[in-house]
Amino acid sequence: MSLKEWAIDPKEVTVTPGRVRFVLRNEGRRQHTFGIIGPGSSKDLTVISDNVRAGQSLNFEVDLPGEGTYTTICDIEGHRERGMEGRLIVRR
Ligand SMILES: [Cu+2]
Repeated sequence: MSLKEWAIDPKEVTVTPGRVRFVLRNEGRRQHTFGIIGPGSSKDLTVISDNVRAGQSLNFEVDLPGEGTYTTICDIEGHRERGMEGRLIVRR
């Protein structure tokens, strides 16, 4: 996943349920995070990566047991509103 001002790329990702490893790459100039919340409007799952510094990469592993559509965000103040938001679809 590429993180930068102001996007999470790709904006939409589909994975199968279970343990998923994301490789986060900060291709921007500020610190960013990668978070997953959902599914849907619930916040049953809320996981946020550590901060990723500009030019750095981070492996981020998450258990995604349930199918559904989750929201991906950068949780640094103001970043989501500026466009750092996407969708994660979990299905078999
Ligand atoms: Cu950010």
